[in-house]
Amino acid sequence: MITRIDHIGIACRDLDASIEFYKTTYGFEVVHSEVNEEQGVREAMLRINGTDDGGASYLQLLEPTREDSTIAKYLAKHGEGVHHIAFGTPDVVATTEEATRTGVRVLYPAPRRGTSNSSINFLHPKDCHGVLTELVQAADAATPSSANSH
Ligand code: MC0
Repeated sequence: MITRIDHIGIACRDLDASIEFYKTTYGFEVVHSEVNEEQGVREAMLRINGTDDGGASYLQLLEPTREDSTIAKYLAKHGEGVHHIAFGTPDVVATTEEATRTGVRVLYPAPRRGTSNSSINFLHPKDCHGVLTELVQAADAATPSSANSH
């Protein structure tokens, strides 16, 4: 079951420059940043809306930490821009199983660690009409967003 848009992931070459752009242009503030070595990214979460509607939504800016990371590969091929959309779910395992049943390829056999200790998995963009799709379950299952705990 998918309950919301959690975040939009954006590949960038210079994280600090991108943060500055979103801050200057829209007034978005960074509410969380971290390095995820497994995913090969330095990332910042910028909150777009508040939590009064049941959960905030975010922009996730992603800068590669190594040349063989998926973000570095994406930047080399496509340049900067929207990299993925992430849907929030209360149960990432059940939601990936539902996707598998419909014939969509799930990228990891089991969920991996995402932002703020969320559990994440991805659906292959070639099976999703060109959109790399992330499924994210917040660390606190009662919290609708992966980043609400920041
Ligand atoms: C690749 N393709 C994409 C795409 N990346 N299409 C749309 N959006 C993207 N982001 C297309 C390519 O253009 C190519 O199409 C085909 O998919 C195969 O791509 P490739 O360049 O050969 O690359 P692969 O196959 O080595 O890898 C693609 C794949 C990979 C999606 C499997 O990027 C992956 O495993 N992604 C999941 C992990 C990830 O993205 N991590 C970074 C975010 P053509 O037509 O040329 O064949 S980490 C994150 O977001 C965490 C921290 C979080 O939110 O908590």
